[in-house]
Amino acid sequence: MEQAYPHRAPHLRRMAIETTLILCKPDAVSRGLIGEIVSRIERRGYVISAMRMMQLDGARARTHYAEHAGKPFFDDLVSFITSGPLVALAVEGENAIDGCRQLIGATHPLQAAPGTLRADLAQSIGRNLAHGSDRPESAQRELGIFFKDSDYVSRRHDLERWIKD
Ligand code: DAT
Ligand code: MG
Repeated sequence: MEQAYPHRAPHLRRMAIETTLILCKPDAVSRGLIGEIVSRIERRGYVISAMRMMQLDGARARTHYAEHAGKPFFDDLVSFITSGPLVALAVEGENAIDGCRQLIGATHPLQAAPGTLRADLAQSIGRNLAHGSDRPESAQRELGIFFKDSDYVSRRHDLERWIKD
């Protein structure tokens, strides 16, 4: 079998460890659901390697959501995401990008599977509680908007200890 990570300990060499950007959006902060979101991420076994509460300005919000520029909902999206504080998290784990998207659920809460964050706790597409990067290129780009290298701590030992392939 191909060994994607030859520098790692044997049991970790085939793991696709990824880092993804998760946002607890302003509705989640306002509703007191930061802990609920963080808890679901942690219980899944992912680890947080950077974390920050902040309020986005319009320029940074437009950069974050650049792929949606020009769409009819873009202005509302920018005004919502800048409307109050949010919590940004860098989350690591095996296939963390798809795994976090799975636990957040489909964009519209009505289409999200029961048991997901959006199905359990949200009603509308415009107030859907959390953001998760959708692919490695997005994760890298989006993490760069919220964190600089020195913001990260190493969670390597926690990953090695608790996450098995
Ligand atoms: P996701 O957040 O699931 O990655 P997305 O990237 O397609 O979804 O859209 C980003 C956000 O924009 C989404 O969380 C909510 C908002 N949004 C998307 N489609 C929308 C629509 N048709 N009407 C209103 N808001 C929308
Ligand atoms: Mg998206």
